[in-house]
Amino acid sequence: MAVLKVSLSPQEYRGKKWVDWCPGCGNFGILAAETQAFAELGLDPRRIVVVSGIGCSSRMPDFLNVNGVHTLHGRAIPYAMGIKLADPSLEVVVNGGDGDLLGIGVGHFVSAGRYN
Ligand SMILES: Cc1ncc(C[n+]2csc(CCOP(=O)(O)OP(=O)(O)O)c2C)c(N)n1
Repeated sequence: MAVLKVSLSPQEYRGKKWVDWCPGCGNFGILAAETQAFAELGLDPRRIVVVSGIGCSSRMPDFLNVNGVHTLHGRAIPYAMGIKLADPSLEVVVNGGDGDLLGIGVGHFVSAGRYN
């Protein structure tokens, strides 16, 4: 399937919600990097799915103007794999912290590597 490229600014990938991370939090840099990457790659926001688990970093889908799923603690990776299997043309991104993706979800992290 031909994938439509769009020309949007990083700001246009941002949602309208107020970001409630603490001042100076590293997640602001990740949010900025993510929107910049989407803009540079010309990704259609309707074709992006951001998947997260539990924690401050997992609020990311709330702050982006793309599709998002805020899933269970440590389970963002299997959700994301399921979405990608259902429609491989989607751009699927997982956001999460170390407590979420490693502390709770490390088994899924290893499985994702084994499945490549
Ligand atoms: C099922 C469940 N268990 C435990 C919690 C409590 N809890 C909230 S955030 C969190 C840890 C998140 O850690 P991390 O992935 O490092 O996220 P960060 O806030 O650093 O981004 C936990 C255990 C929860 N909300 N839900």
